[in-house]
Amino acid sequence: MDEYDLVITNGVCVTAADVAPLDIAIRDGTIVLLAPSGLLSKARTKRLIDAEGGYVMPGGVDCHVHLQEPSMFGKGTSADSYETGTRSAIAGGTTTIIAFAPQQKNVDSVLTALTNTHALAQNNSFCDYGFHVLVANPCEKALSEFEQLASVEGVTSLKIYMTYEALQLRDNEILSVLLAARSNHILTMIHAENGDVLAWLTEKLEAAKLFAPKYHGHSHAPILESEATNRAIALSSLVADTPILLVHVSEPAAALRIRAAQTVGQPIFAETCPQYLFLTRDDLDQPGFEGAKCVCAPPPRDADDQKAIWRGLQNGTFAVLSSDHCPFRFDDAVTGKKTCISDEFPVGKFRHIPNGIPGIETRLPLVFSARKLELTKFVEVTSTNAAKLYGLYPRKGGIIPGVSDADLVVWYPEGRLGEFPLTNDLLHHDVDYTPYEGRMLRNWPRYTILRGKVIWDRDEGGIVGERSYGRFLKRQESSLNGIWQTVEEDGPFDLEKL
Ligand code: DUC
Ligand code: ZN
Repeated sequence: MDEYDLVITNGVCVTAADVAPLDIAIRDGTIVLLAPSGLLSKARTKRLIDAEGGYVMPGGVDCHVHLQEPSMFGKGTSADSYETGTRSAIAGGTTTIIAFAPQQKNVDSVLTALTNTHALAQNNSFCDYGFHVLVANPCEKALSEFEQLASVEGVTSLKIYMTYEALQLRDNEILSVLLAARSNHILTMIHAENGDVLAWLTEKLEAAKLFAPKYHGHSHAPILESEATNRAIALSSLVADTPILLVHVSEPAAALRIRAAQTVGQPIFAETCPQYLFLTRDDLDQPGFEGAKCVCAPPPRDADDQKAIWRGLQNGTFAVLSSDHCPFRFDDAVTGKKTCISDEFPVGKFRHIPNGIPGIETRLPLVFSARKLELTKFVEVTSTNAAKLYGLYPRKGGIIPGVSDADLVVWYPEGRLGEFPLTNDLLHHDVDYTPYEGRMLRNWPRYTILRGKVIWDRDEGGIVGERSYGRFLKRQESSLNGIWQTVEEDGPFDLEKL
């Protein structure tokens, strides 16, 4: 009888802590043994993968993914369903995603949003998945549901917006959300951009007849982000240091403010995304409507800003590197980027370009190929910290025998693929472009393995997993860096202490 279901031999195992040549044995979907390299090459196993010296890492955990949400970021609708988005995820080495369950402003319940989103994802996901609720209407009923969210539904994080008409919360509403989140140990993700300043700048640009895609960048001036980031941190401190996570940080002044808060011990966490490492405002400034392919919010910044964002990843300011995958088709005037084009506005109106770009599949290959992060740091920010931050560790994000799901990504041996250009026809999303067309890559996931099953085999069949294999993950509370410790130390929010 076989002792194992799968053995991976001759690989170099990389975790957030260590790099070592180790064989990995898997049984019943779990990692059961790590052994010195080569020791398991003759083990009794149903399947043996020879990694040939390639790196073997925990599967990617992408904790910021938009799929099948109603139109909220402009007119368009998501190009990817749960099926196509997660198909794309596994081809890029991601084994777990956390997507959004969006509450609409005219709905008073967040549990309803969760039920609706479960219906979209169930039996439609190639990878494992969880949800953050997106709170657009923090009325009493919605806030009272937070307890059930965390303790019954396994949803221990939520997201709020300081911008977008359909989503923007005022400061008093933000405080109410933070307080309710605090009592239920729910982590609050914040999109920090000042929506009122955005509206004002947009009007000024339009009055000057400046409509082209590049003006999206001007309307989202860096000050929108640094002001809102500072305000979010201030609001968190007002409600006795409720932990928050600033999503998709693009801008050095915001990163500096975050680092300063972290330095004095505030539970402030941050995320950045590949678009702030690989795109710049020049990508918005292309002939005609091309720049719309790179319209996302916050927008890509300058080359020097990119350097600062890389530094923030290297020095730990950013705990996680997520995709913010939010895809819209380009050449599509009904659901995509071109919904903002008319006879009167042949290069569209930047204010109506759907905000968002695809990136779920390219996140790991782009960053891995850039070779700007230590291998352990790469695993930390793309997998392990995401799992810790969102209550999935050590089941996800680690390679711990007896404990971790056998979720792995196996890369080609270094140099095997040479250098090759990224093109959209390599990708598995349902989008007609990638903003990274033509970028040179050096590696790509050779195998993606989820709970012991090979679901992506680049050389033998590509996508070999099934659409219904992905499971919903009930999550524990966040465990990153003693995140709730300050909450316990400070005790409950106390008006008399203010
Ligand atoms: N930014 C985007 O670019 N798209 C979706 C949401 C967001 O905040
Ligand atoms: Zn956002």
